[in-house]
Amino acid sequence: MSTVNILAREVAAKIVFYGPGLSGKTTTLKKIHESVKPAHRGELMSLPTEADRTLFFDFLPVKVEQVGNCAVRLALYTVPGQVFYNATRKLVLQGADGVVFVADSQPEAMDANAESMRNLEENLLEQGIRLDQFPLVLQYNKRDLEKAVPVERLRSLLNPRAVAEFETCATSGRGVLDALKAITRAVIRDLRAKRVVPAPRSEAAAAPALDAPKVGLEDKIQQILEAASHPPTSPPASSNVTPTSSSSIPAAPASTRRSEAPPVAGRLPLGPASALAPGALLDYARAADMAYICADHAGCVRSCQEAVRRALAYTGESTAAAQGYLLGVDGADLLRLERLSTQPHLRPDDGAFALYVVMQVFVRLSAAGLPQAE
Ligand SMILES: Nc1nc2c(ncn2[C@@H]2O[C@H](COP(=O)(O)OP(=O)(O)O)[C@@H](O)[C@H]2O)c(=O)[nH]1
Ligand SMILES: [Mg+2]
Repeated sequence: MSTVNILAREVAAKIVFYGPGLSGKTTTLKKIHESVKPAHRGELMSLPTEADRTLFFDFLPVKVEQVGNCAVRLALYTVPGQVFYNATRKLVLQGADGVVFVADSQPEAMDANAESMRNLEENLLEQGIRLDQFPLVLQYNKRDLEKAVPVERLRSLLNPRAVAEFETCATSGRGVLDALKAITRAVIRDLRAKRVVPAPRSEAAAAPALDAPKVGLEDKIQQILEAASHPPTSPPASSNVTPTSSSSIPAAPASTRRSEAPPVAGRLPLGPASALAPGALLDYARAADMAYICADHAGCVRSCQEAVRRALAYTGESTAAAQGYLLGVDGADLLRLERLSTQPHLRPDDGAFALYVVMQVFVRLSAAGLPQAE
């Protein structure tokens, strides 16, 4: 779902971390979150299912600022690996620009790896996309385990196309940023080949450029991803990042963030609803994302409901049920969202659920070509 806003000179690309359950996708995203400077990323959001252990998906926005005249935003998603979550996987995969396949190196995971790769191929094909022509990189994860199978075995099982592959240990972070850089390069190269992203002016004449060393865009991405190793200018008072973090990223504790003045326009964190919102509904999506981040679950549900109401209205005047049906949105989800908005005490997963519904509605609205350009 790459979008290019020529006026703002901004490119947004969606990258999905795919693979079997427990292969290390969420851990990989957490590591990226720890490694990227706060100014260049939003909140890591995980949407838990009712069964808790499993996740609908995780979402992490990363901004790569000012590359030449262009800003690049990456929206990173994971999918739930369990077989029975295929509907969620298809939804998350919609509009993806590239995939990082996270394979589990343990011998007992080989069948699940192969099955997940087949499932990726099938789900992409349903969108009319051939995996062998799609930007893809592989993480062979859990390489720290003694029983990890030889890389050659993983390669012959999962990588007939010889795409870029990385031996990773998501828990320590080894190799994770290299894989991210590689998929970013592959996605930008693909978007350039499709002429979605113009070649940088200075290099346009020379070559399709991305394979050349020290080219502006991916070089800049590398710099920014690596900038995390620079210490902050003042030590953080306290931190709400994962305690295992060895990075020195300062972050306000949740209690102080709540009372902060709202960030100035243009510097709002990019949340999942905002990333998918059509322009006319961006303000509602931002309000929902902000409310979620500030732990205002009731505000989040209210904003989501308003965004959903307005989004459904693009299908024409009718009842919400008929509008939802036209868009192919699950009516039970709409009803549950409506019920939540009347309840006095809401929990974090209520806000997360509301965001999930609003994101579904936005994706389906976009697939239906709505709202139409004036
Ligand atoms: N030893 C080892 N454990 C890992 C690695 N990556 C993830 N894990 C562990 O594997 C389990 C599942 O990881 P998770 O990221 O939740 O998997 P997901 O289902 O793909 O999102 C967790 O207990 C992680 O700590 C790794 O590289 N090495
Ligand atoms: Mg996970």
